[in-house]
Amino acid sequence: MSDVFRFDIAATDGAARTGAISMPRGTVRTPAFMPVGTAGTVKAMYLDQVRDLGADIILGNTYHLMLRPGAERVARLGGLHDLIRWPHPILTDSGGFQVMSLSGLRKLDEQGVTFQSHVDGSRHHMSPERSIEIQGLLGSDIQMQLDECVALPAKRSEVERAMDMSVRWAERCKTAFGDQPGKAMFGIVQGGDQPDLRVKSAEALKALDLKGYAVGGLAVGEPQDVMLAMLETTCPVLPSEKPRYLMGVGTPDDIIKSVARGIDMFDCVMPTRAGRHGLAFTRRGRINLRNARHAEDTRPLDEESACPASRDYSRAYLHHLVRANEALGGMLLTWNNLAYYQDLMRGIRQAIAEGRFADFMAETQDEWARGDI
Ligand code: PRF
Repeated sequence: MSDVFRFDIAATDGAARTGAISMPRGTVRTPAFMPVGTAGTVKAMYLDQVRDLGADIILGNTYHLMLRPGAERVARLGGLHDLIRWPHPILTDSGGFQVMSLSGLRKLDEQGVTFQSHVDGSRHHMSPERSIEIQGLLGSDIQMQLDECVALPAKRSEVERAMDMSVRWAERCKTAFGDQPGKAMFGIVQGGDQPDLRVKSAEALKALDLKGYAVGGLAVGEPQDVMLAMLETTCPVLPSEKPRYLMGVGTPDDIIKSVARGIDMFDCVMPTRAGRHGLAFTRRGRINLRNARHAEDTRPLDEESACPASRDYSRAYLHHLVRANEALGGMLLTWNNLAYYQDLMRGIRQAIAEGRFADFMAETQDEWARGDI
């Protein structure tokens, strides 16, 4: 494959788009869901399984990997792709968001963020430049700018300060990233729940002519209608020919409604984390396998699924595994959930390509609402 990073839109349906992001390590069909591989593993899954479900790209985290096993060590070991045996594209988040949610004592200013490791208490500093350097050492294909995400609700002055600083950090990250033909560095729109700040952020990032744009600072405590309103404000400002990535989102309902507003890429711990906690996502909505009503239910989660975890194991067995805290319970439910998410994305892409996305959305939502029994 050639040494270029490109995004080709094959079809649109309203604001929804389907296409492909091509880069040397492979092609990502969009709209795409990226399973989260925080610490160099998509928890409870073999990467062969993740691939077989239809994932074209996974996400890794700068914050976790810089602390353990360490970015320089990953580089000496041949880079993240070789280390974890995933030869396909990897997107890495820049670290700031995880520092704010996971680390101990932390201080954030124009220079970057100083924090204490949640692993061993050691002190670290990460500037925008160091974040890009680490993502380069990992070998990431799509790197994210360092940004500051403010949890909502927040004072407008706080949201504005963080948004303005994130734009300045985007410029520094762009310079640090330089010219890497087969790779990309995405900017991240901030601006909280303030439409005018979202527009200001998107316009400033657009002027930097980056290869893609993320929408950050959403799904951080605000109601879904506020998140969707922010997408309606932001997406039209972003260049239509570049990929748009909604960070850390979300439920199947969030995803389908965000695609309808022009989003191309998603990541979320929801399918993996919920799976490890006994929750299954299915065509008929969510099923909590902890619930006693499943104890003698011999039906599988979804007899029509192509995924063995969904099709071949009884709910009674899954209930038992979850109740007994057996590792296999989390493994099977994670497998089922990622299968459901990838099937949903496949359905979305096909519906957009065939110009029936609105119908697909209505039918899918109807099926969720019909429930399981
Ligand atoms: N910024 C970064 N990563 C993120 C977010 C953000 O705003 C979010 C917000 N939903 C999730 N992950 N860098």
